[in-house]
Amino acid sequence: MGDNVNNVPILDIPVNKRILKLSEQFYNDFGCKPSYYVRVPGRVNIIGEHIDYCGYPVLPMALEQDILMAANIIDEPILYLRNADNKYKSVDIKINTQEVDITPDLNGKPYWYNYILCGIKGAMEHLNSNEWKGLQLYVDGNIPPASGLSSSSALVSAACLAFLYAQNGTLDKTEIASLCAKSERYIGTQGGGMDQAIAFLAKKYSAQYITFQPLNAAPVALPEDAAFVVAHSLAEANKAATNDFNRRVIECRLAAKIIAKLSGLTCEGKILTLSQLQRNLNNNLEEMIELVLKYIPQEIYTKKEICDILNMKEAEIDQIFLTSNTKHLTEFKLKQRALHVYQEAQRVEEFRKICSQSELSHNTMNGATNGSGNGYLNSNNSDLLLALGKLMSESHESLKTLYECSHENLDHLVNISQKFDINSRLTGAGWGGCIVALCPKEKVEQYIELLKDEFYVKYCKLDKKSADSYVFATTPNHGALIYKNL
Ligand code: ADP
Ligand code: NG1
Ligand code: MG
Repeated sequence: MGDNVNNVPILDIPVNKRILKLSEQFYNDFGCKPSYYVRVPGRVNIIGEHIDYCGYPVLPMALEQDILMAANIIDEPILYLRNADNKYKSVDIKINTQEVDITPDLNGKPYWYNYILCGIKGAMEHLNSNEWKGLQLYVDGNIPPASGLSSSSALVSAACLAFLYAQNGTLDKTEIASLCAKSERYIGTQGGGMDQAIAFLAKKYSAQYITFQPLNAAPVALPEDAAFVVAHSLAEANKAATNDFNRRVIECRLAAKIIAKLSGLTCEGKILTLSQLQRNLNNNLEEMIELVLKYIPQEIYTKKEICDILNMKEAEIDQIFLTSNTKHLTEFKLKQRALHVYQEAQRVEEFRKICSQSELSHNTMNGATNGSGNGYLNSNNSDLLLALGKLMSESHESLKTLYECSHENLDHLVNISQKFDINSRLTGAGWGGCIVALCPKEKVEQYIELLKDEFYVKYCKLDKKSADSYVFATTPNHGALIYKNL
């Protein structure tokens, strides 16, 4: 992969218990040592939910939890896929061509290795060859799966990276992030690219403000006196197993299309996202909110109504806007989804502005160029935490009421936190998964205790010790890496 600074870094194999154990498991299964490893982190999105696929910026950071994949290149074009967790069954798959079968199980749920195949299919199409080296792969993941912390993208991205490396492919981080975003859509969800972007472009100590088209990541210094606490709701949601996720994506597309048509845009035919619509109308976000209320005021739109407004046949709507798992839907909520998107986009801008203004004023006061020098905002300012926290709370309320992607356990976690004056929100796609809370550092221990007592023990009836693995404070981590003997 070369040593270009924009490429995924290649480091010497670290000596630690996890690597040693994985190497041993690999040896027991394959009779040889892995020749390299790839490591791709999960992420927590601080703010900007369900807007990446509408083209709006988001503000995630990488977690310490990751997918670690041990790999060995072989001559026969076969993938030998193994997992350290034995609930994920072993499988061997021939890869003679670029045809990769990513069909889910009979209930429509993807097999675990389908995420690996997505990454490999994407890499194959990118390299566009018909001759492949095979791989022995052993996966060890510790990102809670189906929980909004992006275990899926870490798995897709790790597979794509491991495969590209095996075929001697070169790509910089931005290119591979875009390739992995495209690859993961083979699982069936029409995601926006936030997860794969942060997986590759993350930097230690700062969150990233990710913009799309073109893809870019700019560091955002977070308050030094704040901790981000992640707490699991104990409800899992596999996003590719239902049409909840894609339904939201297409409701946003239809909203964009109708507003484009009714506001008389000449390039209406080309509009697919709410951000394209905004750009073409040359409006600010406040003006977009007014247009939503003016042009799509109804609580519900039937497919027939949408056809009439757009002057299109049902078959055309199906082909242009809908996905295979949303074609049968007959009613859509457009106003609510579009309002969430534009208001959430405003909250991201506000969040970023507050962080950068505080950084600026701190630096001016101290004559420094970078706060405390470690990428954090040396704020010591409770107003700042309050302002940021308020935006996170508003985000949750909007996801719950307008976007309808929360879960009663998530709402309960948010309410418990609120009573303790901690602002929080669901993170990731929702319907289960985790909350992320902004907590003053000095209150972290107390807050985690409270969640254990009030949520895990009292509400979920767990014993306190087992609650340990469901709630943790986290700091921004770095992005994907390759390890090999240098
Ligand atoms: P997330 O919010 O974690 O990205 P998704 O619904 O997008 O949730 O993807 C979750 C799926 O990813 C799991 O159901 C499983 O198939 C796969 N997955 C996640 N982590 C692992 C792992 N360590 N090993 C195998 N498969 C995994
Ligand atoms: P999770 O929760 O990790 O599956 C999904 C999408 C993101 C983004 C968020 C909601 C994929 C791979 N991920 O994340 O792009 O839309 O939901 O903000 O589709
Ligand atoms: Mg996912």
